[in-house]
Amino acid sequence: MKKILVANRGEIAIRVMRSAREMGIKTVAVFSEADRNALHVRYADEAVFIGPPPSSQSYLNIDKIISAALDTGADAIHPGYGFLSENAIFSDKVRESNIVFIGPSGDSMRMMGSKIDAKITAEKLGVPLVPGTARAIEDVSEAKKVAKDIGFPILIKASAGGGGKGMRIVNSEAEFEEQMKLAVSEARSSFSDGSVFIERYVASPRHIEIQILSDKHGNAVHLFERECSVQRRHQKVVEEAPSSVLTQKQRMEMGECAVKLAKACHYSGAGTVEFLLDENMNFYFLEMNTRLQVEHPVTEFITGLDLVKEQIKIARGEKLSFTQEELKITGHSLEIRVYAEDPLNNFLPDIGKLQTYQVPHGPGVRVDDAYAEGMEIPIYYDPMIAKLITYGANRSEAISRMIRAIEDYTISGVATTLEFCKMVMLHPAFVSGKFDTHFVKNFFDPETLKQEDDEEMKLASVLALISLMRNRNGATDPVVSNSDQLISNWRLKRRSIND
Ligand code: MV4
Repeated sequence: MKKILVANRGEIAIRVMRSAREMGIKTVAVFSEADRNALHVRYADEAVFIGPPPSSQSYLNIDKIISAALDTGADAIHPGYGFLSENAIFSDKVRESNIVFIGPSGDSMRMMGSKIDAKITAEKLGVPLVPGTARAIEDVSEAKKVAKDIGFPILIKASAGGGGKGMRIVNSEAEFEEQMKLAVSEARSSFSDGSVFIERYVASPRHIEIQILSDKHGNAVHLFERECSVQRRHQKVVEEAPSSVLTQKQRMEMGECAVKLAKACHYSGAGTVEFLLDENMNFYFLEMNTRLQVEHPVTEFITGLDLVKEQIKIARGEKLSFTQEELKITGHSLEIRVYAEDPLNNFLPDIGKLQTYQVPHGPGVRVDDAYAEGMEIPIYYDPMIAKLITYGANRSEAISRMIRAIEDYTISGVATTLEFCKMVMLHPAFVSGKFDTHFVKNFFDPETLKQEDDEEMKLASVLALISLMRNRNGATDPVVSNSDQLISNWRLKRRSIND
C-alpha cells in the first residue's frame, strides 16, 4: 500500500492522513467547493476536487471518489466515519475497482446494518438481548400478546432506524395498537421498510460500547469499552474509557460477546459493538457500527494503540500483532466534542468565523481538529469544531485535566459547547459516576431544572449555568455569598436570554 485516498473531510481526514504518513504512505484528499481552503486539503500530498458543497454531490458521490482514486493511482481508500463509511455498495465497488477498502466487506456491513438481522445473529450466538422479539413483527394482535408478556413500558423500534429514529415508547396496553400502527407507517415512510420489533423499555440505561479489531485470518480481539452515556438527543457529548461502573468480569464478558459477533459476520477491521446496561448491571446487545468511531481516541489512550494504523495493517492483509492477553487498560481517558452550537439557544448550530482559535496543549491533552484562527465553519457539514481528549493516571486526573484544557481553549466568533462540557465535568453526578443516558435532560434542561427537587443537584446545575453565562457575557466573576442569590441571578439571566 503506497497511497491512500481519504474519502472524508475535517478532523478525521487529517487524523487518518497522520497515521498514513507515519507509515510512509502517501495521501490523497478529496474536497468540495466549500472546502477549497480546508486543512485536510493542505495536509494531504495531493488533493482532488469532487464537486459542489452539498455532500450528496461530493463526499457521498461514489463514482467521483473512485475516479479520484484511480486518477491519482491511490491503491486504498479510507472512508473515515459518517459519509460513505458504512455504505455496503461503496465497500463493494471500491474492491471491484481493485482498490483496497480500509474497512469491512459489503456483506459484513449488510449483516450488521439491519437491526433485526443483527439481533438474530446475536441470539444464535447466545449474546444477551433486551427481552422482546428478535424478529420483525407485523401482526398487531400477535405484537400485543408479545408486549403483554414482556410487560409495559415497551419500546417499538424500526429495523432500519438508527440514532433513536423510529423509536416509540408505549406505556400501556391501551395505547399499544395505535402506537404500533404509527410506528409501522413511520418506518415505511422514513426508511421504506416497515419492519419493526419490540423490546422491554430499559428506563435508565447506560450506553457502553466495545471496540473490536478483526483481521482477515480469523483473529479478533476487543479493546475494552467506552462509555458514552452523556449524550443529548442521541448526539454524544462526553465519551470515556474505561467506564466507571464495569467490573473486570463484565468487561471481559461483554468483550467476548463483541468478538463472537465480529467473527460471526467475518468482520475485518475496526468495529464497535453497542450495548445497553440496565439498573441491575445486565447488559444487552443493541447494534454494531462497522466503522472507526468519532470517540476512538479514548481507546487509543488507554491501550496505547493507533487504531488507524491497525486498520491499515489489517487492510494490507497482516495478522493482528498482539493477542487478547497482551492487551490491558492503563489509565483513564475522556473526550468531549466541541461543537459550533449555542447551548443557550437550544444547541442551534452557530456558523461564522473563528475570530480567536487557540487550542490547549500539555501533558495528557490531545486535540483532533481541522481548523485554524480566521477560518469559517461551513454550513454544509457537521458543526463539530474539534474533539478534545485528555488522559490521566485515573478518572479524577483525566477530569481535572479536561477542565484545565477547556479553560486553556480559547474560541471566539462562534458559540461553542466548551463551557457546557465544563459544567458536565464539574457536575456531582458526573464526578461520582452515577449517571445514565438521561444525564443531560435531567440536569441541564431548563424545564427540568425548575422542577428538580434534589437541592444539591439543583445548586450544582445552577452554579454551572451561571458560570456558563458569565463566560458568554465576558463579565468578571461576581462575588455571590449564598445560593438564593445565585438562583435569583440565574432566573434573571434566563429571562433576559429567553424573552
Ligand atoms: C433502548 C433504550 C431503552 N430500552 N432500547 C437509542 C438509540 C438506539 N441505538 C438505541 N437507543 C435506545 N434503545 C431499549 N429496549 C434506550 C435507548 C436510548 C439510548 C441508548 C443509548 C444512548 C443514548 C440513548 C438515549 C435515549 C434512548
